[in-house]
Amino acid sequence: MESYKDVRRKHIRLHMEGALTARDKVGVQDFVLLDAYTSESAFVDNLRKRFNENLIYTYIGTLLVSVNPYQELGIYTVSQMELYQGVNFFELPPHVYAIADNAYRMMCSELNNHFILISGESGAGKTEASKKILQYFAVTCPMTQSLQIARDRLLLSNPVLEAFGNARTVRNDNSSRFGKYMDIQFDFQGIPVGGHIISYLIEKSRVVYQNQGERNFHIFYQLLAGGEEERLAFLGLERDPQLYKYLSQGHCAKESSINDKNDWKTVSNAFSVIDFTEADLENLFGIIASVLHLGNIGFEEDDQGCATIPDTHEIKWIAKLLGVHPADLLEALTHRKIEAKTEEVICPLTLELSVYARDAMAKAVYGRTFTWLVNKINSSLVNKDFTRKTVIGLLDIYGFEVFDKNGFEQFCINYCNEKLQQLLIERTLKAEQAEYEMEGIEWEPIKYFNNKIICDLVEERHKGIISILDEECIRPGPATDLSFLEKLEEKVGKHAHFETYILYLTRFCMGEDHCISIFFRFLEKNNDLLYRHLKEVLCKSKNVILRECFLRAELENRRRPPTVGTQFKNSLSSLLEILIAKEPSYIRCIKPNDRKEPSKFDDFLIRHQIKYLGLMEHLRVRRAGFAYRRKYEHFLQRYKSLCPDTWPHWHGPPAEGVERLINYIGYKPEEYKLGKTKIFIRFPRTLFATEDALEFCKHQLVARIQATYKSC
Ligand code: AOV
Ligand code: MG
Repeated sequence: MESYKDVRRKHIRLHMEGALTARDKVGVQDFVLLDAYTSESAFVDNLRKRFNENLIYTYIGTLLVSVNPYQELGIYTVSQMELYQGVNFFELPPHVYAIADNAYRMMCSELNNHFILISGESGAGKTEASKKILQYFAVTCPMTQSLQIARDRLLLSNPVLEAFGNARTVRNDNSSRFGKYMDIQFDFQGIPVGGHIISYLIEKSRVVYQNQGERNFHIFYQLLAGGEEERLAFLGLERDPQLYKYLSQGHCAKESSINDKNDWKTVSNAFSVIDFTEADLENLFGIIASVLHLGNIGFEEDDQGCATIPDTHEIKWIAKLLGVHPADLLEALTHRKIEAKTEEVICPLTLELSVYARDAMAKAVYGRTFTWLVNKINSSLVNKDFTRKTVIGLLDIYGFEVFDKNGFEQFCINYCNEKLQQLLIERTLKAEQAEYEMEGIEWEPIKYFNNKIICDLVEERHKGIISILDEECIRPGPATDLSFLEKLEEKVGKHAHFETYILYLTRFCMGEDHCISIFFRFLEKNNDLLYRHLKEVLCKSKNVILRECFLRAELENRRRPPTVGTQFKNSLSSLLEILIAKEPSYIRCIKPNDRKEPSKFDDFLIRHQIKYLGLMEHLRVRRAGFAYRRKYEHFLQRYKSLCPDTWPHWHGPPAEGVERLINYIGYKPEEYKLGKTKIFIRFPRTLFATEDALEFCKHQLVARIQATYKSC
């Protein structure tokens, strides 16, 4: 009788044969097989052929290239997941499940940690890919009844974080406005037992301002559209988002492609699974509602030019929801405490500074609540029962983006993308070539653009843009965005990448007369100042979440906190340390068009992405290199049963054992090279044949043992 595995293998073979006969129509499923592999046009053609057949995935060796289809393709079903489970990487058509499965199996067999880095520009499909991977693990990994809750929490942390951290932008209706790194933890049997999330720099400025065609974070609209009547009444909110200044500046509060009411249901359900109590939700939505009330506070100017708040309706709501004293809040929004030598002096604020103080409060409250939310989710994902765990990390960050108006946020987001590109270069192009050299394998070096020069421009100590920005932020005297720009021109203006890389950020921000518009604000955003007076009020809040977010210790600490830019730089450097210690898999996402439309393949846009993602260089290195490498000891250990000389033990040097073994099973000279410590195999098919032989050998052994038992 045919076993399930035999049936599946047959299915795979048929599929492969089908794929091969249709090759001209559907292109090649691994770019390494392209005849004209150095031609960018051939690369684009192949991608287009496949895209037109709804084949959105293609490999470059083990790297997966994915083109956003902007439509549901029916390729993420449970039966598809089962098909990919435990199958050799290249035996099936490329898929995000193959990447997930490969990382999983490697983790289980080698007991080491992995990460999957998903990159590409805004709207290219990174977040969707990371969700598909998480679902794949949730469905295919072994599971026990007691651990089902851990799995559900892992899955449902997503809609909650997306509600609070994603928003509609002109590039993407569900754009991630924070970076997310998630460790999925597995026990020694490969059961997912818990997780941990690290978030990176949420785009707080969106809370108080949105560009044309963009929205605030989803949660605000979801609460208004789906929140229960009593909840809204308790929070003092109306259903119509147009009534809230913080929700309506982008003029698209009601977006037809987004169903806020349904999403609210999903998020509410997720909250209950992740262990949020009704008290947590009351505090949390008290904060969210306060932000909306804050935005509607109207300031006026008195005869002395000082700010006043004539209508205290909103103040009363905020005071109630945050558990602060209304008079204290009103004073803190319109005054500032200045510390003189021996005493504190309270000075009134101008209208402009009051608006600044209000917005700073909204941003600080939202930003810190988001951090609280991540911590709370983490405490529900933690699993202390398992000390020996291996992990697969999923990295889904905000993609590279350039808008009509760009600012500090785009500077940070794009810098983050450069850092990840740098990691990929270091770990693939550079490391691979260095390895051939180290192992003494003959190799023609392949040139590639190393973007380290750009990372240095941004982050180098004392010399990089972040340092220059910090200097401007702390220096006494009147520093402005204009003085910062002048410093930049003076110190890095001649840098080869300054023009292209930095000036595009400012090009749209400055008028003819160099008058900086509100979109620039690098200094302000880097300082991220919240007046002490407001902090004092928030520290006294009776809202439990807020009290955790604003600790008194902060008021007592007189040292200046690191700037936003420096904090971000440091957190990225820690992220890279986390990643460098793990085994990588890469997914490169490509956006087919700028209109979020299915079946539109914009050659120009795609060529641009192929270029800056370095895909051609990657292909060249892959094509000239070897698909698979393994230390002699490991290779011998796995396959020694295939050769009588090495089975059951080989006592000589491992390299010699491997040579005997591959001679015995008939590797051809062009299929492999022997390095100093490793064997390098050029084509996946060679390895698959070896794996098949191993499988066959095992079957024979089992059959022989069974026969022996039967005859006894
Ligand atoms: P991003 O994460 O790369 O952008 P998303 O993953 O949010 O992009 O994808 C954007 C939209 O494209 C999704 O909301 C889906 O509508 C569609 N999409 C993406 N991948 C698929 C897929 N595999 N199948 C069907 N539709 C898809 V950003 O977070 O903005 O950088 O910062
Ligand atoms: Mg995203």
